[in-house]
Amino acid sequence: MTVSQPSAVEVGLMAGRAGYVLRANDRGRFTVASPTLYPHMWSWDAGFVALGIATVSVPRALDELRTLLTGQWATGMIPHILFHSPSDYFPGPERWRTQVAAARPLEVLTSGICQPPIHVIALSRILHDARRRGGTDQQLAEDFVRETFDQWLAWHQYLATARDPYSYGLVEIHHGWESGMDDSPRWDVPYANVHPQPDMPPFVRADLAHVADPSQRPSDAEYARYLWLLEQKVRVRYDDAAYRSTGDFVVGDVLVSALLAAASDLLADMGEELGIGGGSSGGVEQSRAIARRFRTGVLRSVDPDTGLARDLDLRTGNWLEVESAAGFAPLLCGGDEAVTRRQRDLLLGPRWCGHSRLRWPVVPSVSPASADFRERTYWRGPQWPVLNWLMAWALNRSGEQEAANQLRLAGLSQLIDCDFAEYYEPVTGETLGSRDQSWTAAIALDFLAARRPAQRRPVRWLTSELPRITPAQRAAHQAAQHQRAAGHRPAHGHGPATRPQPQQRPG
Ligand code: 2M8
Repeated sequence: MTVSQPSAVEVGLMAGRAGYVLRANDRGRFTVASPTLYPHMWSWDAGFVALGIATVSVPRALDELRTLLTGQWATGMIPHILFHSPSDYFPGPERWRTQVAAARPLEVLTSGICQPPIHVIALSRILHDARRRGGTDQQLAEDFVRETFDQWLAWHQYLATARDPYSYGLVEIHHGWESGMDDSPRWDVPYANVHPQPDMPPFVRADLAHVADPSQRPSDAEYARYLWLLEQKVRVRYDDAAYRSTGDFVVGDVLVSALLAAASDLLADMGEELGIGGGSSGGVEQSRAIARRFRTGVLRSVDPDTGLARDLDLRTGNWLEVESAAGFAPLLCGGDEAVTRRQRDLLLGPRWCGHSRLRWPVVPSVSPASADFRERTYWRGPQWPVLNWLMAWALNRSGEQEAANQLRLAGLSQLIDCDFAEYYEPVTGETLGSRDQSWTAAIALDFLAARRPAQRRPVRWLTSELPRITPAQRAAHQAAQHQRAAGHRPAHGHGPATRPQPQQRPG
């Protein structure tokens, strides 16, 4: 695979602007997911944001996670949004009405559902880096793990009990938003059974005002279903068992399950290293047991024909057959070398990253070869840098360093225009959704820091805005990229990364 290294100038510009975006979205002790569309702290965004910030400041990264934990419910659940101040975001706290729930935190308003458990994966990476730097960073990170170990364990235990009461080994989600992949075709079948009732309070969407084109967001019909599920949660006072017997949407989510398995193993590793949670019924053993159960559940969901993992509709007992990136869940949690190898080949092959129509060879949210693929519609096809990060992380963890580096490099190339968009049109490379999205900037920083371990260097925050790249500059940049892709490479081979030719890709 021949995506070329970004030049030193591009690296500098990207690092500077990514740092600026995170700084601009910083509200003191937490980071908003994006400046206008998502002006609050989102749970899994915060995990990615923390690992990006850690390349610059370990203490500030730890603060991000510390703030997130202030929203933890007495059940252990980490809610999907923490609302620190009023905004026009809809649905806001007045719609979530979490005051009906005894388990809500008192110090901050939150939503009443959760998101994928990425946090301990981020924390373990932060700890690893902090140790490499040594000194105060290492001390702070280790103290933080000691201080918060039980809270992370409680979060994982919540998912493993309240959300898997029958020990299927799949985390049950009660809303498509809990998957993080809101309108993914993964949920089309279960959402067909969600019927908003006339007594649902009326609503006015705020999100459409913040994007250039409404078709980049879920439809009104989809939103009505999202809000109906929210209503159902409020009506049972956010009691998971009560929702399970009355709610319309109950699905075993493979990606959430794989992340829980991976995160639980990492929590156990950290506990062992730091001498926390020992003993036969301690946190380390509990974490290992959670990891085993959910890894087994994920592996059991693999379709022998496609090699992809499947979600389970717990209302009907049917597997959900969709070619979405969540199908690579087993790559994230491991456990079966043959499955891992097959998934690696699939991921890099022609139905996924190696698909000939892709502008950049990074994972799309849905396979371009699938009938469900929509190149501009949110989680129905576009590329999300955080998914690419997860795939690169998983490959690296399973010993596929070369493949992981290729995904990182391609991911960096995709971000080189420094828009740090929410997501990317996979065929043209166009930036879509929100701009200056925190987790995208964070991924850029992490990818930059990981290019060559020996070259890891902290990126300095900028105190003033770098000039934005103008549409004319971007067009010139893209034209140059196309020219290079067509074979007119500059004599010294440096410069913006170029899209590889299909036959040059592995897999
Ligand atoms: C999107 O979800 C929110 C609802 O949670 C929305 O559309 O309003 C998703 O992409 C989700 O995964 C992400 O965490 C959130 C903030 O970036 O936006």
